[in-house]
Amino acid sequence: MRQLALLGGEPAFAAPLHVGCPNIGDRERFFAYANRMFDNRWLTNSGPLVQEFERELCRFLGVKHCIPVCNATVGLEIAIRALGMQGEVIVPSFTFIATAHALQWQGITPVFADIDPQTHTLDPRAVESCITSRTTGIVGVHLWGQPCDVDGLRNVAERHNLKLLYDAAHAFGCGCRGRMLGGFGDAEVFSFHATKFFNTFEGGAIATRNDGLAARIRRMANFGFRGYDQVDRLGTNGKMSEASAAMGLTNLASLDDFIAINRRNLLAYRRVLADLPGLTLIARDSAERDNFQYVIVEVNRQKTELSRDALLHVLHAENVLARRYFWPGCHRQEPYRTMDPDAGRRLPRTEAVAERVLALPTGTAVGEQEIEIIGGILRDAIANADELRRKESE
Ligand code: T4K
Repeated sequence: MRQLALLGGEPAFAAPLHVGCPNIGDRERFFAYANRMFDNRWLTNSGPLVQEFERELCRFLGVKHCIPVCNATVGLEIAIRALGMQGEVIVPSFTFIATAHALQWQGITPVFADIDPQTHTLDPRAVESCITSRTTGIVGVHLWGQPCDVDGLRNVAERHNLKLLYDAAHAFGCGCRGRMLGGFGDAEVFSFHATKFFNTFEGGAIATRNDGLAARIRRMANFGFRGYDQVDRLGTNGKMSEASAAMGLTNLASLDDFIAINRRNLLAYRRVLADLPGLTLIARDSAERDNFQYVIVEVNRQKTELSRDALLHVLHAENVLARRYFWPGCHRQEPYRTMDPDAGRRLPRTEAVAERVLALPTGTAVGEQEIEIIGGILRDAIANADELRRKESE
């Protein structure tokens, strides 16, 4: 048996194995698009590749509008403003900090509501209990590509006349009730960051079925320009570049390959984790379309000898750079911690989930052999729990 690196052995991997290592499509295809971009001498500002990319996105998602933007954070900011949200908006704390920042950045207070411990997404009943006279909207997050309770949230939004936006950063290519995500709520925002299932280096898109909203978003993403020399509203620079669109068109052609590899990897993880006590992969709805981009393990402290953080330490020593997404929750990060120091008491499920989640590497850079090794590391860690704990306390 090999010795764990924390107990004096060599790391299992010579080079780091990252969570979020990019999926990269066919390079020759990308170079052909890049050559077209150079031949066109058109590098940004709604060029031909961005227009083609937008058409392809709409076709793939089956949604009327899908406006490419420079990244999802700016996409969220624009959608929030275009929807007229202000005052307070209800969001999960168990998300990447950008969801909350996109509100706070424009002087809107994110009010954190608790999550469902099974799906890790907003609990509509918890949302309802956070509504005040200042509430204008809800931002749900389809975490790990798992759809929010879209019916429950729509119901709350309709009854209280609130705008409903989805942060779909994790959910490109995922479905809900047999439909692709992108067409739910008032709008949905995807991230095409390098670490996402589908990337355009940096990038994102705002999807909506609403023509008026789409027109406002387009103008807001281009400084508020209505035409040459005419600005009719406040705007920002949210435009996607032609280079990003070239990467998007390239990667769209490889989506099926990315999904097949991610799915294979998830099945391999299921195999190697099956007999490890206290380590459970989160359940996924096999009836829905899925990008399988997130391998999320929950560490049950009652059933395993080691804590999530102890396992993380073991994996990092082996060069497996697993992540504690999204520990410790937005409410424990600034400026929110200072603004509402007691938020944790309202969010017991968020706090519990944030303590037990571990994201493991997957994507096209990871093969079944590596997953076997990662499974072996976790097995050895549990078998050597006493010794690891002794070492830690020295
Ligand atoms: N909403 C949600 C729910 C989100 O998860 C995100 C983004 C957003 C909104 C905002 O979307 P964008 O505005 O970014 O489009 C990373 C990403 O920077 C961030 O986009 C992403 N969420 C978040 C989950 O992950 P960090 O702080 O964890 O980044 P970093 O530098 O630690 O990299 C993550 C991992 O990826 C590392 O293990 C290294 C690896 N990596 C990264 C890059 C950039 C690579 O292997 N190759 C690369 O090129 O935030």
